[in-house]
Amino acid sequence: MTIDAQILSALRNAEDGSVSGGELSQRLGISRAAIWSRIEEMRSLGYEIEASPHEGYRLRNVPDVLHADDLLSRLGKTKVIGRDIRVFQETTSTNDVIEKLARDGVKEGVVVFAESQSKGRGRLGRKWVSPLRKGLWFSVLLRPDLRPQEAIQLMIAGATALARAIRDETGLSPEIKWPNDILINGRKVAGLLTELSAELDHVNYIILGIGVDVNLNASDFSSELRKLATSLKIEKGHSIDRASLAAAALRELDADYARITTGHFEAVSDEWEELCSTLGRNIGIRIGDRVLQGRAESLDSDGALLLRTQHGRLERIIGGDVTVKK
Ligand code: BT5
Repeated sequence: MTIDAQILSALRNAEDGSVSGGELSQRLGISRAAIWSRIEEMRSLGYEIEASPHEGYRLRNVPDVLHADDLLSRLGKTKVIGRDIRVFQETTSTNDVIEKLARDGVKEGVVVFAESQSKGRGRLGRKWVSPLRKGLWFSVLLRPDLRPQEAIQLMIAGATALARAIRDETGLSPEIKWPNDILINGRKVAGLLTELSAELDHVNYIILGIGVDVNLNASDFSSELRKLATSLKIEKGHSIDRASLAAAALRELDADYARITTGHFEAVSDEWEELCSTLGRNIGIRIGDRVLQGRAESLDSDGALLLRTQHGRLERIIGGDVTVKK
C-alpha cells in the first residue's frame, strides 16, 4: 500500500477516530513532517482531515471523487483483484486502457477506473453513457487459466459479485438478466462487458468491464434510455457513496474470481441462478439475425445458458440479447 493509503487506512480504523502524528510516523516509518505534508496534499484533494495538538489527526469527510489510495485503503488485502488500482479523470474506455496494460505484460488484478468515459462501450459496439463522477466505470485485467469457451464464467462471476455488492451496500434487490445486465425493479442499473484475447485452446487475458449507474439523475439519461435504465440514487432516493461501493465490488469480485480459479465455478453459478430473473422464463434471444424462442433452463458447467427451444431441443447459448416474455 502507498503511504497515503496507509494513512487513510489508519485514520479509518482508529478506535476513537483519531491517530497522533507520532503514532503514524512510527507505524509508517517516516517523519512527522512527511506525514504532515501527505495530509496537506490529501486536504488539497478535498479530504477533510482535522489536526489537533492533543488528539492528532481525524478524518472528518471524504470528497466524492475516486482516488486510488483511498480505494486501496478501503479495500484492504485481496488475493488478486485491486492489488494495483489506477484512476483516470477521463478515458475513451477503461477497457482500452486495460488492453494497453495487458499488451505491456502487466500482471492480472490491475483495475482502472475513469471518472468519465468519452467512448464507453457496450457489446457489439453499442454506446455506454458514462457521465462525470456519477457512476463507477471500471475494468479489470484477468489472466485465468481457462479455455476460451469457459471465459463466460468470468461474466457470470462478475454479475454475481456485483449484484451481491450492490445488495449489501444499498439494501436494494438487484436481479441478473442473462448474460450481462443487472436490473432493479426491471430497469438496467449496471452492465458488464468481457473482452478476450485467446488462442484456440487457452485464454491469454480477459478484460472485465463494469459500468454501474450510481448517482445519475433521470435527466442524465436520454428520454429513450430513461425507460430502460435507472440508478441506485433514483431507486434509493439519495446519493450512494461511490468509493465504498467500488471497494465492495472489488472485494466481492476477488472472492468470486478465487472461487473460479480454484475450480469452484459451480458454487458461483448456484448463487447466480438464485439471483437471475431470466431462468425459468420464456424468452426470445436475438443472436445476430437469428431469434431463438424457448425456456431458459439453467447454466451448463462452462457458464453457457441452456435454452429449451419450442421444438424441445436444448441449445447452448453463449451470447445474445434476451427479451423476457410475459
Ligand atoms: C453492456 O452492454 O451492458 C456493457 C456495459 C459495460 C460498460 C462498462 S463501463 C467500464 C467499461 N468500459 C467500457 O467502455 N465499457 C465497460 P450492452 O448489453 O450491449 O448494453 C448496451 C445498451 O445499454 C445500450 O445500447 C443502451 O441501450 C444501454 N445503456 C447505455 N448506457 C447505459 C447506462 N449508463 N445505464 C444503463 N443502460 C445503458
